[in-house]
Formats: sequence, structure tokens, C-alpha cells
Amino acid sequence: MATERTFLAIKPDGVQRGLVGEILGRFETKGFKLVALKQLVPSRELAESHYGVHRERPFFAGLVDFITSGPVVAMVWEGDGVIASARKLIGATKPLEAEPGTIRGDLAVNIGRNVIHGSDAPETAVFEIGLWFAASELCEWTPADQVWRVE
Ligand code: DAT
Ligand code: MG
Repeated sequence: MATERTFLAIKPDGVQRGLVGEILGRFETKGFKLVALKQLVPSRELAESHYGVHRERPFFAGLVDFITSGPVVAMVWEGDGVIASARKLIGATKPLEAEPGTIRGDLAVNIGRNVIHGSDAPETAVFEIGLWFAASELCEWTPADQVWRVE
């Protein structure tokens, strides 16, 4: 399994509900490595680029309003298979269909308030990391206990 990076963002509902620590903890305890993290209120331009693939969908305007309505915690995480694994940890888009044990399954009920975004493929991860972060914001480091996570 290749080491890769993914873009994750705790949406304004997750921040407002005080779920940042809970959500970060799930990726930390799983064993992935935090490469970058910042809190910001996204501009409309950033939100529209991020969700550009949904531009023609009826929920697009509401989605952009929501994601720009308050602080978002934007992150880059690294690890073997982290893109698909993070999507599994996040759970299905519709929280009522997300399995218990997943973030959305445990912490959300509504599709428009599903607390977290995660890149869905290697190409989107590269695009989203570049959209939200400058290269200088990505931290190169080796966790002290790395040898106890990966052989
Ligand atoms: P995901 O966030 O699981 O990758 P997506 O890319 O299909 O899901 O959609 C992006 C976000 O848009 C999703 O997290 C919530 C919102 N959304 C998707 N489908 C929706 C719908 N039918 N009604 C309202 N919001 C929707
Ligand atoms: Mg998506």
C-alpha cells in the first residue's frame, strides 16, 4: 500500500459543535500522520473551487453558503492508503446511512450537516491539498513512534 496524502476538512458544523478534538483523535489514534492543519473561514472563491464538481447540482449554492458560514479546520494527513481509509472512517455521505463507528455515523444526522470532508481519490487529494495549502505549510516530519506503527 502506497504512502499518500489526503485533504480533510472539519466543516463549520463540526467546529461550532465542538467536535474538532473528537474528529482529530480518530485519525491520530488510527495511526495516520498530521502534515498540516489550519482554521480559516473559506472565501466563496475557495469554496466554489473546492466543490466545483457539484456546480450544476441543486444543492450547490446552499453548500457554498454553508461551508463559508464559519471556521473550517483544514488538514492534510499522510499514511499508507490514507485516502480510502479516511473515507471509511468518515462514513457515507448521508449520515443516517453511515455505519455506526464512523464519524458521520456517530456524530451527524443530516446530509447538509455531515461534519467533515475527505478527498475521494488520489487526483482530488492532490487538487484539494494544492487548493487549500501552500507547499510551505506542509510539515515534513517523522513521528517518534513511527517504528511501532509501520514495519
Ligand atoms: P462527500 O462529502 O461524501 O464526498 P459529495 O462529494 O457527493 O459527498 O457531496 C459533497 C457535499 O455536498 C456532501 O458532503 C454534502 C453535500 N450534498 C451532497 N449531496 C447532497 C444532497 N443531495 N443534498 C444536500 N446536500 C448534498
Ligand atoms: Mg465528495
